[in-house]
Amino acid sequence: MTSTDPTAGSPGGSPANASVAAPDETVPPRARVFSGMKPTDGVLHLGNYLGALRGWVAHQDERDSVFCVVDLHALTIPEAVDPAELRSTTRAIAALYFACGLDPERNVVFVQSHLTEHAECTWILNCVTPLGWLHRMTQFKAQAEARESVGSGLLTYPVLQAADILLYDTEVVPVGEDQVQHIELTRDIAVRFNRLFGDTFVLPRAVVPKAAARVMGLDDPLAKMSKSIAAERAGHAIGLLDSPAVLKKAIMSAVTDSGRETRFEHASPGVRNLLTIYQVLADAKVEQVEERFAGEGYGTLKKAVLEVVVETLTPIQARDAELMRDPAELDAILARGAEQARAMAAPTLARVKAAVGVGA
Ligand code: AQP
Repeated sequence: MTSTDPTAGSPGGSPANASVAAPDETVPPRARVFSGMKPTDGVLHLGNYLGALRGWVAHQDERDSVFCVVDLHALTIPEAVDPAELRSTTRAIAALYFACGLDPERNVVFVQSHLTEHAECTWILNCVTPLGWLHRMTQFKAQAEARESVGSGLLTYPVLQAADILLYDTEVVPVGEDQVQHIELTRDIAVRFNRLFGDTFVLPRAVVPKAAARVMGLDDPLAKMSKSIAAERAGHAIGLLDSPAVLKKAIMSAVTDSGRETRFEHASPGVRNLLTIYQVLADAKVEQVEERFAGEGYGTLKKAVLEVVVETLTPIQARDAELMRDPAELDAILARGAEQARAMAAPTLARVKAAVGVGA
C-alpha cells in the first residue's frame, strides 16, 4: 500500500485529484478490479454497456474482478423509490450483467445491500471526508440544481461509492467518463484516511474505454445518455432490452444536422456520437468508418448503426430472457457472490475498525 497525501500543503483540505483516468488497456494482469451499476429507472442503456460493462466482460480472464449491483445508491432520491420495483430492478440488472457475458464463475458478482460491510465502512469514511470535497462533485451540483429538496444521501453517496471500492483492495475501477471524478474522490479519501490512521487502504485509479467513454443522448447529443432521462423521454437512449422497432424509431430520429459531414473531427456532436457507436460495435478503425460513410447522407449512417446495434443486442436479449425465467437460480448465484464478497470485505473492514480504534 502506498499513499501520498492529497491535502498536503493545503490546510483547507482541498484534494489535489492528481490521478487522471487512463485508457482501459493500461491495466496490469491480475489487477484487482471493482465496479458496479445502480438499479435506478429500469434497465441499462448502451452508454452503460459501452462505457463499462463491455470492458468488464472483455477483460474478465485477465483480471481479478468484483462486480456489484449497487442498490443502496438507488435510495438517494427516496421519493422515486418503489420498494418492490427496486428489488426486481436489482435482479434484472444482475441478469443483464450475465446476459452481456459476465461469468459468475470467473468474477465475484453480488448485490451491495446483501452485505452490511459497505454501510458500516461508509460511516467511518464519512467522518474523514471534508464537506467541501462533496459539494464540489459535479454530479451532486447537477442533481441538486434540478430538485427542490435534496437529501443528505445525494451529497454523501460518493462516500458510499468509496467504501464499495476500498473494501476490496481495489487497484482499478473501470467506468465511463462521468464517474472519473468520484473515483478520484475515493482515492483522495483513502489517502486522507491513510495519513490520519496509518496505511490501511490500497489507492485505486479509474480507467475508461478508449472510445465511447461518454455516449451521448440520441435526442440531445450535448447531454450524456442516462437512465433517468431515458425514463422520462422516449428516443433519448438505446435501451439494452429495447425491441428492434423501438431501436429503429430512436436511432432513425437521432439528432444530427443539415450537412453531410462524417469525419469524426469535423462532425457535429450528434453525428460524432453515431459514428462512435458504429465504430465501437463494428470493431472498426476511425479511418474505416470515415471511408465507409464518406459522401453518404446521415440516413445511411443511421441504418448502419441500427443494424450493428440490433446485431449486438439480439443475443444479449435472448440470454436475458432465459435468465429471467429462473429468478430462484439468479438469487442463488447472487447469494454465492455475496458470500465470496463478504470473505473479501470483512477483513478490510476489520483493518479499518482496528485502525480507528472501534469494534470488539
Ligand atoms: N452515457 C454514458 N456513456 C458511457 N458510460 C456511461 N455510464 C453511464 N452513462 C454512460 C457508465 O455506466 C456505469 C454505471 O453507472 P451507474 O448506473 O452507476 O450510474 P450513472 O453513471 O449515473 O449512469 P446513468 O445511466 O446516467 O444513471 P442515472 O441516470 O440513474 O444516474 C458507470 O461506469 C458509468 O460511468
